[in-house]
Amino acid sequence: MAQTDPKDIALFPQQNQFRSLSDLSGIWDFKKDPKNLGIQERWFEGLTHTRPIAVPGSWNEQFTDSRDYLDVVWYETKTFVPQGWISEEVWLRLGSVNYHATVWVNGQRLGIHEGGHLPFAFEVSQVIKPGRKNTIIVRVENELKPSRVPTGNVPKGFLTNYPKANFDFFPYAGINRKVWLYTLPKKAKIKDITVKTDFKNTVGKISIEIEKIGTAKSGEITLVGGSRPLTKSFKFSKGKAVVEIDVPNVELWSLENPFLYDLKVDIKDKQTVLDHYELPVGIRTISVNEKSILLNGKPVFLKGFGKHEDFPIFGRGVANPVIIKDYALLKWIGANSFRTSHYPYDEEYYRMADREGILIIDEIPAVGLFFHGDQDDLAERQRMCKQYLEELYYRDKNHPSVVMWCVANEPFPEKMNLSPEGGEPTDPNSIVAFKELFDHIKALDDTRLTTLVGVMGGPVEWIGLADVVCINRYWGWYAQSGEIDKGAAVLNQEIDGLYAALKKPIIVSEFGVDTFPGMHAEQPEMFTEEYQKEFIKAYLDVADTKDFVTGMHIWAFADFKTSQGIIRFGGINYKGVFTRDRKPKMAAHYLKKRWNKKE
Ligand code: BDP
Repeated sequence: MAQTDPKDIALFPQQNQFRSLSDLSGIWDFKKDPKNLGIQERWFEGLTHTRPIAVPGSWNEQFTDSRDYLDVVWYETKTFVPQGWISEEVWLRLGSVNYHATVWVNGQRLGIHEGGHLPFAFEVSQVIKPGRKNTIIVRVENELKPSRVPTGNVPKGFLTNYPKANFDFFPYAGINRKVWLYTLPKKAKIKDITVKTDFKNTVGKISIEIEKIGTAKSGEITLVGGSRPLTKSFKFSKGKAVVEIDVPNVELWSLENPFLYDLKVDIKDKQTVLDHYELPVGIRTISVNEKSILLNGKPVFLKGFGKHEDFPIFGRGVANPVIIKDYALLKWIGANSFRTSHYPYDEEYYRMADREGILIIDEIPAVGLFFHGDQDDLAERQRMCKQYLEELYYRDKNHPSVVMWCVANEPFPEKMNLSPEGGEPTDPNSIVAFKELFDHIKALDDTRLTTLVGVMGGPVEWIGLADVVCINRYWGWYAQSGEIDKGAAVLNQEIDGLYAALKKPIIVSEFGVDTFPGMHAEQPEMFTEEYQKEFIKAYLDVADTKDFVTGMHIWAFADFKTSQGIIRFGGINYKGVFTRDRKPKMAAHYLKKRWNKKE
């Protein structure tokens, strides 16, 4: 069995009268396999001489001896499956495993999954034993390779660091998100629901596509949240049904009022209900003109950050208190958006964004792509990028908070030239590759915007392919070091030129400086809190003079762990406006004042 099709697992598991859910989080058993002997020695039949490990959680910081270990490991848990599940279809779902996973249940191999940060699942009805304890074993490895996404061990890589990631965040490994067993009704089930929204004057328009498997012939949807529930019946044809509903006196989903309706879907055979699923729905539109992103037809300015999923000891393992805290801080500081740099985040981030009225730029892990390598590696990498886009789309397509898909962050030209003029002529293969990624996501979703985040000195042709131009800029840090005014002047001139050339709205999707918390100087000096504050102020001031700048995202929300290298003191990127444990630096207080000012 190979990988699951993301279409088959698009709906997040849910507990209701037809569906059950069992969260397997806890302390599992763990064993390293540095010589890669496990398969030969049949470790999938049961591990011996293990140590305990928390799931979810990256393995790198849970022990005292495994920080940089990225080779093969094995995980095992045992779980009792209720007797009643004998009459259900049973699935095993893993929220994110970095990077390559092979899964066994009761000694039987289910399949593999490649790529971190996105869920995968296997149907296990045939191998699971209801009424008994069942053994789940996962083999994981996170080797850094040029053919993988994100890439590592690149022969002529731009970064010199250890572990040799071709990206600026620590390659945290393991079962980073929750693992679930869940059931679906055997006779008939709702396979997928796709919601698209629009509005005309005061009437909301929702188009709902429902896909089913099994004997159900018809169904009913109910939308709750308006002055009265709206109900509509439908009939399936070839396994699908499309229901259009008008919502009078619509409450649109907006930043000020992120209103969510509840959509309830039943599928039936005659009068018998066979399956049920519920989904929050925000009615909104997202579009773009020459100068702005438009939410519900009105220009919106994106204030916010590039972030990471990163916390001491948890690594990239999901930590719900940190998610809640981050949203509290986003609200406190007056931000309205963030980018899931540089990979898709845990589902809870998106559910929170829907509730809190935060816009998300949803990014795949295509960071630091290059085009001068081995052709087979490049082809494999491209295949992975397309897989990520599909998995991302099917997971996140119903979130009103997701407004833009980002197909890559900072692809590198072969020779970096840190000047606004750039260096090399653009490699034609790179244009073909990026066009293919844009076409791929556009074919799946024509209701959202697309972008590609450009590096300083990178070719204009790359960023010009997107609906919205996103650029990362560090004039006044990596170039014009120590000279904020000069850096801001370069930015000013450069974005005027970019707008004249591309006539598309621009977001400065990263700008920031390393700032050691508690370091001060009378005059702004690199690494001090004063320098960070003045740098951010200077960039925001430039943006305020341009009506085509539609957003400013500071790099980064919080300090985060990286590989070791001479530009990362203590293996930390200190560009956070908050420290790694979420304490505000001086710039955070400055932003709070600036972003909360009433226009
Ligand atoms: C950009 C990258 C980001 C880095 C940042 C930096 O997109 O991942 O962390 O700059 O240098 O190159 O701090």
